[in-house]
Amino acid sequence: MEYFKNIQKVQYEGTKTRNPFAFRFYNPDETVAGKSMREQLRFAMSYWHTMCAEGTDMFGVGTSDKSYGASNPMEQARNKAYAAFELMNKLDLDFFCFHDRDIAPEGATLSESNARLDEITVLLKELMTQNGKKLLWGTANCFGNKRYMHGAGTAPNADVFAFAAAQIKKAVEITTALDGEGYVFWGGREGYETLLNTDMAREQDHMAHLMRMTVDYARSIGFTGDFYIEPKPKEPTKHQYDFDSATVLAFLRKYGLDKDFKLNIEANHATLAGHNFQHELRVARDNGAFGSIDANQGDMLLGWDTDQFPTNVYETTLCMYEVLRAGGFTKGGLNFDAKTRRGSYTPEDIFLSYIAGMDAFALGLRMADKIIRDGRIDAFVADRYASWNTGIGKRIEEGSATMAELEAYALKMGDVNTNMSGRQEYLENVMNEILFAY
Ligand code: XLS
Ligand code: NI
Ligand code: NI
Repeated sequence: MEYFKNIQKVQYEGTKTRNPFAFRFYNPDETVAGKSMREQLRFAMSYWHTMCAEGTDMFGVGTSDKSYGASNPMEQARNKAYAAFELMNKLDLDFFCFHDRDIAPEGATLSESNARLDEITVLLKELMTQNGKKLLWGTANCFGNKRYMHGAGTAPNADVFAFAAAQIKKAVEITTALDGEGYVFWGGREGYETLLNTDMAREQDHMAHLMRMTVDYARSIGFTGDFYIEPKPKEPTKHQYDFDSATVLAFLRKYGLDKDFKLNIEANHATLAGHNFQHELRVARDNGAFGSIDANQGDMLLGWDTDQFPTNVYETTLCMYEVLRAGGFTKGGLNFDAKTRRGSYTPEDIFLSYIAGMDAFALGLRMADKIIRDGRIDAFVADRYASWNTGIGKRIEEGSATMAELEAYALKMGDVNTNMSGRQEYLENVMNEILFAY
């Protein structure tokens, strides 16, 4: 059965083509910055947005049909799996990501839900082998069901915690069975609405305990992938505990989890936190915690997670600059945690959206490589800090200068008489030149 009948496998046709169902910039086997684009970008499909979400919003019903011709939920789950691999093949996506409940619907009891997961896991394994696709990461949906109304790992009710642990145990098992390269903790409803009813310290202790138990259990059953935590400041709760990269790093260090977790940075979550995407990536990189990316973009005029397909090349360029500077992806990749707009409701729109996102990142990779080869920006930054390479700067960095010595030095100077220009506008123009002039 073919689900996307009108669509052929999308090919690289270069920038001269007018075929909307072609890549202009993503040429999977072309080498950029020392590796094939396929290896550099490690594109993944998000099962939830792509295969499940029908475009429901606060004001209206879904606009697209994701029933895959099925008449009951398990038939739908099976058909969805076949459709997912057809879509990944046609888009040349090598990886996918899922929540447990995306691949198999929750049953009436936990054991029924688990049995459903087992059935679909067998099918996915088969399809992965047949089609040469890989699981970038798995996760558990511990936020949709009403039992998680006050959180899961941070719920005030211990029974809810126990249920979440059971659900995560199973999610880790299926991720391991499918050779997942990662497992993600995204906060879901881990946060609070008001401190009037919340014991924040206790909730965070519990969350850390759940994460520690998960890592220990996963390693004990042979999971060798990376663990990620995905920062987000707000939505659905007013204050999500995993606010941003810096907050998450402090949490991980407090509980001694920093050796076990890396960060999964999402563009739209960065902007919700009042940062730009590059800032969040830089914080992760500078702290040796860069792991994976949820590729999307927000709307700067809206204060929620719009999860749009990324098309802003300036942003994808600065993102890929950080990725290259971090040494590239190891087990992580670019997961399109993105959905078509509610009005873009046809199956063709899904393909056109992925093509737009993949091309925007392919172009970003090409441009980031160009920035590095051009060298002017990096040289400018290096030069800006040149005073630290010799003399007093070197002694301060080495830790050998004393306060008294610095005082004597400053007294002798009288005042600082040279300060180099920051040249922001010049550098922005260099960026434009690199992006558009050659
Ligand atoms: C929601 C998150 C979610 C995670 C996976 O805002 O981005 O989609 O990536 O649970
Ligand atoms: Ni995400
Ligand atoms: Ni998100």
